[in-house]
Amino acid sequence: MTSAEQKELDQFMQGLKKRNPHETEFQQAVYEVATSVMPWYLQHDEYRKAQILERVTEPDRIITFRVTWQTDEEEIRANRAWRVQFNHALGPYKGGLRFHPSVTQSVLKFLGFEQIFKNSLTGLPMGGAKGGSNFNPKGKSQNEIMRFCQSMMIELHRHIGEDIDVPAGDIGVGAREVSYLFGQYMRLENRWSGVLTGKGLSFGGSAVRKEATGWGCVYFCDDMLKHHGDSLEGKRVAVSGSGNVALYAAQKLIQIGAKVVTLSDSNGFIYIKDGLTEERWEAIRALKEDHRGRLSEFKSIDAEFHGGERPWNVPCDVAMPCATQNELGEPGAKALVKNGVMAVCEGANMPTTIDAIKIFRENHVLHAPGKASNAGGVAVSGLEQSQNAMRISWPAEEVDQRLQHIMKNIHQRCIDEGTIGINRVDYIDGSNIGGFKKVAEAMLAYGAV
Ligand code: NDP
Ligand code: 2IT
Repeated sequence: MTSAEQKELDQFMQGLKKRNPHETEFQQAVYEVATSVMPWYLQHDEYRKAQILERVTEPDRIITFRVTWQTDEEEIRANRAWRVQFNHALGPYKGGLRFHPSVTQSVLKFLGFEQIFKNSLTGLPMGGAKGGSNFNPKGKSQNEIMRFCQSMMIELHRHIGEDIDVPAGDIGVGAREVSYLFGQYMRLENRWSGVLTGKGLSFGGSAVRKEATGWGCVYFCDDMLKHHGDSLEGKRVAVSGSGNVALYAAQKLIQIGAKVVTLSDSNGFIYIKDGLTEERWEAIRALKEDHRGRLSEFKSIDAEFHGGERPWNVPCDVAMPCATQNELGEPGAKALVKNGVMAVCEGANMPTTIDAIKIFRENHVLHAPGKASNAGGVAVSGLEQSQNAMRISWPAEEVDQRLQHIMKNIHQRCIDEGTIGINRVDYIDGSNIGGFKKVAEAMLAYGAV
């Protein structure tokens, strides 16, 4: 970056921080995108005159509301919930809902912002949004979860619709929560429409949606390694998380012959020196999905549990962070580099801190950012919307084919926009520029809206 570009970036960030004080996650996500696109932006005066960067970093609207619900003991609880409708230049708002005590407006703004460019990269007509609540689903009964979802939908239903805004799952929101939300939406609106994705297969859900984020991440990672003369086969992969994304990333890694050496949750990680077998994977899936258990409960002679630690000190060829934002910082990045990591492929959204990104760049580690490598989930959500609109459902093989095709296209887009020198690709720049250009073009065409 030239000193003139750096000056513009600093000035822009100064303004953004002033407008969004204390929203550190949002500032971090914007900084990452603005750093990549600034050189291109400054060369295109028409976009600059139209203030595209300033406008695309200001959400279209944020809806904030209280969700009141009753515990099983009939005590009243109140949580805060949001829907950040960030940008619908490319299509109806689209993005997940997160239930986690760490949810704040800043977290949802960063997620909604990332979603704009991720959705743009899929090539499907979807705008960017995110929502959720600081509600903590851990330790709640099934009935409490249901009451919370129903109460949340009493407000949310006014703001969503199949051509307006289509929520889905994210941390703490899976098929069970989407079903409760969808049931309540139908009751309130008295109509069936594809207003949420990630639905059950018997009521409009798409085949492969559950698997899509994890599988897509592995497809992307394999393409990235193949483009650089290698592949995932035989590689040791440290996966973090043990939720929807991590489980199905691990499943696909095993299927294509990689060794999954770790999985984690917020209490620690398990180390499986020789790699997870399909049988062990199924035991962990059942523990997490069917019994909502903890990894520390997983007992196996070939797995060690390390409490209170993250998996990044384990020697591996590939790191796949699939848990949450900023879970891979400077110490983790240094340990990975020291152990010879070749690639980092993000299943989570913004799992890598700015300092860690710098370390990977300096050490020429291939680094796929979530907005490219985890786009498979929202892509199959987009396919679920199409199937609902057509009142048909495609078989799993067809959805999987389409998913693979979309991930290949995203990879190609990163190559087109991010190749530096001979055969070296900066996937962060490539995905940011690739995602941004299309949104900017649409916004310019709409005029001053
Ligand atoms: P789940 O709720 O299914 O699983 C989340 C996993 O991450 C759990 O193992 C959880 O551990 C761990 N985790 C969550 N928060 C923290 C934290 N603060 N510290 C340590 N560990 C944590 O969520 P998903 O798998 O759906 O989502 C994981 C990531 O992938 C998120 O960043 C999400 O935004 C992103 N993503 C999800 C998509 C989807 O389709 N679901 C699509 C694209 C991206 P514990 O149980 O202990 O909390
Ligand atoms: O971060 C994400 O892309 C998701 N949580 C999935 C969003 C969606 O609408 O399927």
